[in-house]
Amino acid sequence: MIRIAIQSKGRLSEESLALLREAGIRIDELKRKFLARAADFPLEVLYLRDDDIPGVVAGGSADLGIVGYNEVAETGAEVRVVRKMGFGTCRLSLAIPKAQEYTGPSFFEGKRIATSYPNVLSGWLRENGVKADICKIMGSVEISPAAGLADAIFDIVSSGGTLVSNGLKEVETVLCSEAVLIARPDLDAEKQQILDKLLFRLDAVMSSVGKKYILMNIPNDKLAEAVKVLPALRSPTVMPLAAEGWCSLHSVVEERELWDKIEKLKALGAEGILVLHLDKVID
Ligand code: PRT
Ligand code: ZN
Repeated sequence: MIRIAIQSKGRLSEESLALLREAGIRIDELKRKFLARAADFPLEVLYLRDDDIPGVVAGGSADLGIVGYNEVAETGAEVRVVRKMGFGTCRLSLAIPKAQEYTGPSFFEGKRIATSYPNVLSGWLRENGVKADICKIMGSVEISPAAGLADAIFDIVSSGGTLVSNGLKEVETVLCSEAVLIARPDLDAEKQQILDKLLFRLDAVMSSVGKKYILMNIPNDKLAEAVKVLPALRSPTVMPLAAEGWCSLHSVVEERELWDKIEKLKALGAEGILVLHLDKVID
């Protein structure tokens, strides 16, 4: 049995549970309790506030956790980052009132900076030889300059909309973050084996993100050119069609390149192009 800590409610909860579900691990979400046992995998889920996850994993009360890398960095917890999960992407940035001119890190000398991430911030200030006053605030950091509580803020930024609507501008990106899977450093052999099994499934799910399965009919004399448009995992699958002079070509493409490739394939004479959802990719 392995125990994973995930955020009980917040930005990372749904995607963490969805990822486990996609990996074939069902947890009864209707009865979301403090601790829940998966139906068909030796795993239990511990629901916590995100701030507590790195410490609980480092302390061994949970073996694994899914949490923003920003929390791992802030707590300095001794955990292993096993995988980047590809969701919850954001950055920890310094922002100042938009009317002010930014002159580089020395701008912050002697200034008061509001943040919920004092440890990451003090590391950056130290590296840049800047002495500033850190004011720790746990919520609504972005309103502190307008409220006269601080000269600048150091906070999570995603789209940047919150900064703009509070009359602030981002001037330094200090840390790029996303949800990560963390593990305690001293997993025993049995738990490591369960983790390996879990990683095999999670990798298959995560590898399918942003990819589509594409198949089409193509004239034989255009096949070589079509294959160049469609590099697949190893190489595209080609199957003969009953109609003479034609074959069926199957491949996997990155979603962001999909339309560009479809246009090229159409121009080569491809017909009956089908694009399908890809559930898992097992290398
Ligand atoms: O209750 P609990 O302590 O568990 O949750 P929480 O309220 O502390 O955290 P939560 O659910 O807000 O965020 C969990 C994690 O999501 C964070 O630790 C980050 O790793 C990640 N994440 C990704 C974000 C954002 N994007 C994000 N945009 N966390 C917070 N924000 C906030 C930010 O604080 C700011 O107020 O959104 C605002 C900025 O967003 P933009 O899009 O306007 O720039
Ligand atoms: Zn939190």
